[in-house]
Amino acid sequence: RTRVAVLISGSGTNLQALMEQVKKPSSSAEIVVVISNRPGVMGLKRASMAGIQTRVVDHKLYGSRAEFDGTIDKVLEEFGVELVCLAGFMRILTGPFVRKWSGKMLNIHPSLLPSFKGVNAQKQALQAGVRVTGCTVHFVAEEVDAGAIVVQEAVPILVTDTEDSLSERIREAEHRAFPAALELVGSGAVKLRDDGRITPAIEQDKMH
Ligand code: 3YE
Repeated sequence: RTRVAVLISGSGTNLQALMEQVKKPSSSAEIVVVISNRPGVMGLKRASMAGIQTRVVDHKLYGSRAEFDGTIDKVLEEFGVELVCLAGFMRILTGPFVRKWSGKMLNIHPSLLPSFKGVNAQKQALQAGVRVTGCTVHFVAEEVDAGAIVVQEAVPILVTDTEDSLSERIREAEHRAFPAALELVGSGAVKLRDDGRITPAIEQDKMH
């Protein structure tokens, strides 16, 4: 099984979905450590309740991004991690760290990329007046939210939607998309190529 680390900053609802996925006998992955940059968050509690090891790497305790990322890297090496899932992890990672883990690190973003990059993607979608948005799981590249796309799920926007109601509908899609992407990459069915694209070109629906 592929050894996975999940990085979080908060409540860890995507972490919960990933933990439920890897419980399945058919899963290609196991979660070996959960790392949070914020102490005391609910996601850490979810992990320890599931018997998964946890670490806090508090960015406030480091003088530079390089030192923070270096500490995360040490933990990943300590646990023999082969695949990193950023699940609501809110820090921008440095070039050297991203390059080291290239092809081995996934992020989930609450829009259909390349639309609505950055923070408040749900609010951006509402303000733009689009009728469909969604979520994207992508390989992490140095440019934020720009890496190769692995899985997307579309989500309708209703005329009655608020930022909260839309965020909740997107979250439900995330809880399907991230486990699907974890299996595609964890099993080796999908890989990042040297040219920054994924291989093979897959029909998402036919994979699972
Ligand atoms: N780093 C790189 N490329 C990526 N991190 C994430 C995805 C991703 C990445 O594709 N190189 C917004 C965070 C954006 C932000 O400005 N964060 C602040 C801290 C804010 C806070 O602590 O609340 C910062 O200075 O890092 C993961 C998703 C990043 C989301």
